[in-house]
Amino acid sequence: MTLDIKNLQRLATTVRTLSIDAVQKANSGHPGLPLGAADFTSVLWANYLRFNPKDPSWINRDRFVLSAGHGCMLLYSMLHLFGYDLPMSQLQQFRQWESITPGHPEFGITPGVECTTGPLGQGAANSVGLALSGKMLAARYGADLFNYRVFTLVSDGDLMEGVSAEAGSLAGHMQLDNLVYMYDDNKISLAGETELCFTESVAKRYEGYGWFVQSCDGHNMQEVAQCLDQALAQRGRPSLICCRTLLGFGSPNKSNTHEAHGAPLGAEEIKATKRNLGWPEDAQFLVPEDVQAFIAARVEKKVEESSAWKGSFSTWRSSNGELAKQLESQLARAIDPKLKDELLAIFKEPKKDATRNLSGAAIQVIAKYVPGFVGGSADLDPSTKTAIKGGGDVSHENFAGKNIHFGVREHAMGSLANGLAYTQAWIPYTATFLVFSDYMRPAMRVGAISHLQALYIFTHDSFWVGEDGPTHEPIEHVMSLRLIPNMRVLRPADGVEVAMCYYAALTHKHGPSTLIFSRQNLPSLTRPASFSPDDVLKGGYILKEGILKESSQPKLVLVATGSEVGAAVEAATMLEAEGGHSVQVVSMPCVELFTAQSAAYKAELFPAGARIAVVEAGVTLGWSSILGRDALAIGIDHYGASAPGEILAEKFGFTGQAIKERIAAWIES
Ligand SMILES: Cc1ncc(C[n+]2csc(CCOP(=O)(O)OP(=O)(O)O)c2C)c(N)n1
Repeated sequence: MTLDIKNLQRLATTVRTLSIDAVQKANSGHPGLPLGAADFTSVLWANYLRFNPKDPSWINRDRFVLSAGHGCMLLYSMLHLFGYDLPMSQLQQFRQWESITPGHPEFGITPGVECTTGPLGQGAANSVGLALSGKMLAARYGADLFNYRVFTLVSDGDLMEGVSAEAGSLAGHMQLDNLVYMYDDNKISLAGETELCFTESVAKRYEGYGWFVQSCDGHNMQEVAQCLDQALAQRGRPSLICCRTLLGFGSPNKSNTHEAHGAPLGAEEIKATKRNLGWPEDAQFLVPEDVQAFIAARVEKKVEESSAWKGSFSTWRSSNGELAKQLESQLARAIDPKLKDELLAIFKEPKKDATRNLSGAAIQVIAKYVPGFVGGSADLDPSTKTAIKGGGDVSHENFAGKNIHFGVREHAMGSLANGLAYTQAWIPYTATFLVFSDYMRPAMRVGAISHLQALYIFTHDSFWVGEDGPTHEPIEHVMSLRLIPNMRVLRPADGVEVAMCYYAALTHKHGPSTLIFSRQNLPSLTRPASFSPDDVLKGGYILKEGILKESSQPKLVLVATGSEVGAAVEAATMLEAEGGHSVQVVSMPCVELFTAQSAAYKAELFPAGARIAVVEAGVTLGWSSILGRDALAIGIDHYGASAPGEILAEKFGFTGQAIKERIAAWIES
């Protein structure tokens, strides 16, 4: 492609100076990356990227992901210049309270920001999910309609992080040729030169993953364009373009040093930089008219492209009634009102079973009703029971499949699922053993910050795993996942709860849900006549009333979650039979939902004066803030052991009998 180099350079200088001015005004931020990467990103934005700034959520737009989120002034400058709803006043409010220009990009806050980035590596991995999403949409609705490309700016830090290796390996395997990484190869990171710790051949590594790899001078716009042309002509391979740049380009005293990475340049150095770049040294936040005119002409073309797409889409919609309806429902992430009853119907006949199996049954029904429900496990679906039967495996030969084989790559699995969720066209799910949630926790946290609807499924949820021993037995995990704000943690106890927990997750569109299931069989539960399945949506409900309820308030409320609910009922029955106590059992599959209930509802479950005990096969820390500091928490505050689960339950005090004894002693004390 032939470029208008002069105007592109003016654009790049505008981006550079806006970025350093904003960082200076905020007195914090990262000027080095915008200064270094402005040339190659200007080429990309002006000449390649397809988008409509007036319709930032246009579904077939190209995605630009700034994985190195610390360099966000580059992105904000581009968004402002290219006409997104990001006025100059927002650039001037960079990093300030209530601005839409936060210190790292946040999805849903700033129009045009595709992914929340900042934790290095996440954006690189999200991009693989975004690219996969494009392929999967194309396979369902046609490549004429869905052919967007994903361009990701990755930095040294992104490529040092392990998650990018997992994701890069998957992208190569899946042959995602709609994905282009532009590597800001400046050989400097925060603490110094990459020579200190990062000397591998990135190019060879990505070649090994099956990527098409090129290198260029990232300040030579024509070379950059040639590489982009080549990358976009590739079939069957994602692309890596190593753009050799100077961190802090233009700054006479700080470029190519780590000093330019993460601190304002300082007023004098900014002047010197502007002089060096041929810019008026006293002008701040300057966007010259010629630059505005150049961009306006580019934007006009881009808007035309998006309008043309909309025209083709209308034609397609009128001749593809049913499919168009499906797409609409998929994009709305709509849940068929019949789904709840269909889910409950499979659990009509109570039976003793592991909740992972019950979850597996639920997944089959959901997949029938929810077209955007796709996902898979980290090489564990025979154990997690998460495969969609007859759904087909997603591969480069079959992007129409529903089952994604993430391989043993938990961290990338989480980030890829988030990438799918960012397109708002899927309700993705992931699956692995609960103990390995630690391996994907960074992605879960970003999913929660970004209000993504993703379902993180975990099985093998306690010491009951048994023979595999302490490395495979979650202890702190359930409670520690509850610590993540804006994420629901659901741990159902039987089929009815499994059905309703899935329903809660599928209808919760503004944050992820974590679903936690047992490996071992659990008893089916008997419920009072007053029970309605919707009670599960309240997070906690009365599963068993106290026997003396008619004559007095229950003296004890015993709370349990998931696999401990059955044992709690047993213990309560024994306490009532042997001790004449009145024990109300509360099943609490979701603390977050329960906490949001009214005081009156909470008082029904926990009548004034009743003593409260809770049993969960996990750490006890945390229960006092949920149930009050006088509550007795029966849990496990040490690692498990290798032995059959039943033996461990006896040794660790999780049988009905042992729970009863603990509580009886506590009541008497
Ligand atoms: C997971 C993670 N670890 C650490 C950081 C803190 N951090 C922010 S930028 C940075 C250095 C990144 O260097 P590089 O990626 O080369 O960016 P550049 O210096 O080119 O701007 C570090 C360590 C982070 N943001 N994310």
